[in-house]
Amino acid sequence: MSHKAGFVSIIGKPNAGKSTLMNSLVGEKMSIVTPKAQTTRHRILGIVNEEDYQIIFSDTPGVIKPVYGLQESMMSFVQGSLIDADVILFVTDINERYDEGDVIEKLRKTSSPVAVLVNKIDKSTEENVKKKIAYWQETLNPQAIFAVSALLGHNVQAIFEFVLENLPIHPPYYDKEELTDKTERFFVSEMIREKIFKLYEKEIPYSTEVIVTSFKQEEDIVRISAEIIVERDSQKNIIIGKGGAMIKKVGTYAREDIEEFLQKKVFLELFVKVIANWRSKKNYLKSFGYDQ
Ligand SMILES: Nc1nc2c(ncn2[C@@H]2O[C@H](COP(=O)(O)OP(=O)(O)O)[C@@H](O)[C@H]2O)c(=O)[nH]1
Ligand SMILES: [Mg+2]
Repeated sequence: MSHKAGFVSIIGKPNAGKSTLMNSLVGEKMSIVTPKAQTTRHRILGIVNEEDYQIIFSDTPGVIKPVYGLQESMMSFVQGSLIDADVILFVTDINERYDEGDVIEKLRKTSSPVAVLVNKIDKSTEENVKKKIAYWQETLNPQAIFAVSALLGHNVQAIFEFVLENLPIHPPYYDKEELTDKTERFFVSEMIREKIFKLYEKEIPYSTEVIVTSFKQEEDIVRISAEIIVERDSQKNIIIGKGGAMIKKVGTYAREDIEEFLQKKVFLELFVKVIANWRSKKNYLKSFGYDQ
């Protein structure tokens, strides 16, 4: 029996479309997607199981130069996924400027096969696609280059086949029933965070963390409490909004997604809590799951 299994790292700059691609490859909405950079903060595994193979995709935060502790931890997740990788999918936005220095450096150090994905071709011209492919050929000379639209699913099948071809012979790493390494609680907090990224502007989403504090399965309802952590009182007021209007929106939209995800009726309660400077404090980062 020649069972294949391996880790596939999806990396790139913020907003390149990594999470959209991961969801499309896995065929499930594993990773939250918003128009804002740095939405993804963790390494999130999406596992595809078939009788003769197991592909473990890692969606990762966009590569940046870290400024505060949270970002350092985010970059350590990227590093971890590169170290484990049997195959690397490097996602680029076709309209990114030619300043991909940080990511390129990481890719030059790897001995794993790399495919460069020129993404969002639905927003570009054929001429530009050709130019970018030539650029990446010259800059990185990877195993393969694909012109893709993660959003429309264009060429995603070809990427999947590239991955399969480059997957080593190996027994499965995870139980063949597993779809991810994260808990239901994690996905619930991500769904709430996604709404915050979509509904608030400026520094608010980046100053926010969401912690599920209670998760109770009852016969026909799941009761969930979550804390929205911010860094300052002023941010707390913005999260709540006039007469609680904004937080109500967050709760309503998040609850709809969570009900769909859990396939059950959900009662969702949200609280806002201020923890000054949590993004730079090691003990809080650790307790929120940003271990380094
Ligand atoms: N037009 C277009 N937009 C895309 C495509 N892939 C992703 N996006 C959008 O780009 C934004 C960032 O996507 P996301 O997957 O969160 O990027 P990430 O930060 O790399 O994980 C979102 O608004 C997506 O809808 C694509 O192929 N075409
Ligand atoms: Mg992402």
